[in-house]
Amino acid sequence: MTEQENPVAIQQEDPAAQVETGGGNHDNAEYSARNIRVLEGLEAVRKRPGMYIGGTGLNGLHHLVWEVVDNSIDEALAGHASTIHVNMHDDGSISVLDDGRGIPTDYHEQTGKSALEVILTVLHSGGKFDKNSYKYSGGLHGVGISVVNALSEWLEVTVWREGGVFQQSFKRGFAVSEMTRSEGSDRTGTKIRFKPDPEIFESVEFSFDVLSRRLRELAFLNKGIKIVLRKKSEQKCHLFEYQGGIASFVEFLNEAKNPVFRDVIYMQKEKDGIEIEMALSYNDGYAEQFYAFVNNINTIDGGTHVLGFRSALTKVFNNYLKKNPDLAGKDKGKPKEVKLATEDTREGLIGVLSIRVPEPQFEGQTKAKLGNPEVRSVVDQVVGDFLADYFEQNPSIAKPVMDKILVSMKARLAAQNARELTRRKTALEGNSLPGKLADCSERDPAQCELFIVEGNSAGGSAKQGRNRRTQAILPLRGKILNVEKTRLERVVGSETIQDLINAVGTNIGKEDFNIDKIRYHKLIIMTDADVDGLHIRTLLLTFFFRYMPEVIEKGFLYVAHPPLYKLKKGKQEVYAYSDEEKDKLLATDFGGDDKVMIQRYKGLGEMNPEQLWHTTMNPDSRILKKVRADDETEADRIFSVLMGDKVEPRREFITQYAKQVKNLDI
Ligand code: 0RA
Repeated sequence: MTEQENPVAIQQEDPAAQVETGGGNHDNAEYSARNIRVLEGLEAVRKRPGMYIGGTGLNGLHHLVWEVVDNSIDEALAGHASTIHVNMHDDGSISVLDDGRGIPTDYHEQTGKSALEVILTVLHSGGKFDKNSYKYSGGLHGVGISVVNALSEWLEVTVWREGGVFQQSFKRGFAVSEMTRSEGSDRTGTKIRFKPDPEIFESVEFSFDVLSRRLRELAFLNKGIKIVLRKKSEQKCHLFEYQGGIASFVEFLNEAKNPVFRDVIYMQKEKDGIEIEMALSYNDGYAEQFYAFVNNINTIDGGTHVLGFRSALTKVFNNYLKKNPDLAGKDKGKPKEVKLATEDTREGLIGVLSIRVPEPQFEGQTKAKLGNPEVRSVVDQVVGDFLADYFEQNPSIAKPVMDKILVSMKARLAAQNARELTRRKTALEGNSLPGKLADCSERDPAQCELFIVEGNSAGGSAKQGRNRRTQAILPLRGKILNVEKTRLERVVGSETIQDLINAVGTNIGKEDFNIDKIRYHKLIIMTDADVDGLHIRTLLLTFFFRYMPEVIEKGFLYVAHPPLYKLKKGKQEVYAYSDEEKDKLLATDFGGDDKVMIQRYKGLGEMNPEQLWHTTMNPDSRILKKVRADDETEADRIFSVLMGDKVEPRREFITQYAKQVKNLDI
């Protein structure tokens, strides 16, 4: 390090001082002025911690760790470190140890301080000591370890370097000891151990899970780096090391899913100083899981890199279709005109985009959106060229993906048609309710229930058995739906679904859907327990997941649970809702020695109105199952990308039912 670069912090804060110090003329007055400025810097951090670490809650607390770990990651990205150990100690402190070059320790007459002390006590000083520093990591704020020091009750640093072991201690940002040197080995590295200051933070208790999630993410994003998280007191230890980088990330996200092709598509390229890494896969579900990072930061609000990626994806698939028109199918000899929209390429997509930009501009409220305009076209080009090539060379992968995307497109067009039909119908007939609907008299949606009933005969029983004030019945005509293997996109355009949309009242589609117009706060799917019934239930669930997801998120969708058996002994009748329940009943008093008549219900139509009311519709005696979809995106915002071991309920739910139907169909 030269003299010129030496009293860095002051250079940063006062350009005039920079010129002076360059000359090496430092009198005492100047020196103490500098010291005061250093103190003011740390005081500012303690006065307004939120400006530097985003807040003083749990997020801010964990930010301290990210700040330290980012320095170690940078050291690893520069090729000098390979392993990072994060330890949670019993006294509430955290240590971060790496095997990098070690923070520089050289001493400077002029400042009376070591580089180590400057880096730990002066804002924004870290990078200035590293000539080739091109910080690719570095969190949202990238403020440096001095901020961590300022916000710690105490901090101890140990550096292994040049055959020595260097140590220094700090309290609330101030050195409380001189830097010491003792003889060491040829090992190199840095260890920073700190205890967050309870005067600053609302809570000073770190979460193993929060640390684990982000460290795993960092290990995915920085392939080959080994990260070990340990909490001795609870005997917990997580080791993360992924040679496949974000391809491993996608495999990890894919774990509970059914991909439509085996290998993850992966590329890594550099153009115009921007490094682009991308991994993607498609599964047989409808939800998208796409994560974009810039310099290891999760850009949850997207930005120019995401726009470039999406435009490339849509373009590549459209071009591929143009070259292979047969994939779209032919209509009476005439090739169909097919134009994919971006959203058609998103269903079932699992992807990670990670780019590195020298000077990222983060925008928006949360600073989680990339603004650099030049990035868009670079990502578009690089990803577009790569994927076009890839699909050209791998038709066996392109085909199932294209098939999947075409299904999405057809579903979108069908929904569009359905919306238009609904609009036209509404215009013609006023806000007309379907003729088949037996509505309830109550007008407060919170008190109203809509039974969506399969088949006309069951519909009749339900109409007679219901509570007319609060319960409405919509019988679905079996005719269209009863066709085995009906595709959703056909169903959506059907009159049956038109009726359903009108009865529910919310309409469908991005612009038209309005949850405030819902006419019932309980929508109850009531179908037979046979193959057809299950199939219809699957279709209905899929329809709601796709076109009215908010209805599920609000907890308005239910599945009725009719009994499977009626057991009759003399004049006594009981119902069993499962095989276990039936067996249990038979084993108890009810079974006894007498003969019990067992009737297995195959359809709702086998029950008379009173029985249907009593077993399935009466709020006091029925069983209802709420259809649940935990809000993954919101959870993601809080806990960063990884949902850990939590499966995605939305897809899980649909495939679970789909499988059931498949098995029964054989
Ligand atoms: C400044 C310059 C150099 C390394 C570092 C900082 C450094 C900081 C941290 C913080 C945690 N681990 C770290 N490892 C390295 C370069 C030193 C040189 O040129 O040898």
